[in-house]
Amino acid sequence: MNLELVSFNVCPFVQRSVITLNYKNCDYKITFIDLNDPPEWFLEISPLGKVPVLKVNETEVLFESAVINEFIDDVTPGTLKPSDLLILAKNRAWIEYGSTCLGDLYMIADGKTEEDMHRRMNECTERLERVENVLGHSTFFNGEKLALIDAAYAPLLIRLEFMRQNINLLNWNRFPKLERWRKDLLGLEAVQKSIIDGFDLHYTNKIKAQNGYLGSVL
Ligand SMILES: N[C@@H](CCC(=O)N[C@@H](CS)C(=O)NCC(=O)O)C(=O)O
Repeated sequence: MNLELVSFNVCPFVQRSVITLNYKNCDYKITFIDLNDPPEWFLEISPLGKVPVLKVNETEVLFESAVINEFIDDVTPGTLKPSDLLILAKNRAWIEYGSTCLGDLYMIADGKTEEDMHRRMNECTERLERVENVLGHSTFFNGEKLALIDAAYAPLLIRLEFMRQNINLLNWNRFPKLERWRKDLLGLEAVQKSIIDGFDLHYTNKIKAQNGYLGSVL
């Protein structure tokens, strides 16, 4: 099967798919586009003009990271989906929740004043508290076995660590389980390899381009 992932360099949703592709040892091509100036061919195949898009065998197109990841998982050996259907459904719900948290990060960077930024960060940390509260004491979300939900949260946890390192916007002491989860995920080659070269610089530039308070102090 021929797989091509259409990507934007710092998109966390793309990174979810990259982790899944890496973990499942897929052979794939990655094509980067500039979302500020998207090429015509991309706008034709991406119904919402969003990345990631997965081109399958050059002619078929999938969009939405959660769907792309399930497809990758379904067509490759082994599974990253829990066999218990209730747990699977709950995982899907928490993956969607994680997408809302990624939206929070965008909004934090968009805040025009320091006060806006902190208010939005507080909203985000309230949301993170709920994730902290559903995590157990195992290595991954469901236990000792990696699942799609772990791939879905790794990009969020990586960006939260960026916020902590660069502007001390997050105190991991409030989130010991999330912090441990982040470290365990970063220990995986599939996650390490999903981090693009010069990520901090590219992410900084993306935040600065939003012209918010955060960009002005990075
Ligand atoms: N629900 C989508 C979200 C993807 C998304 O928001 N991607 C952003 C980049 S990180 C995008 O393409 N934005 C372009 C736009 O909204 O025009 C998914 O999970 O794939």
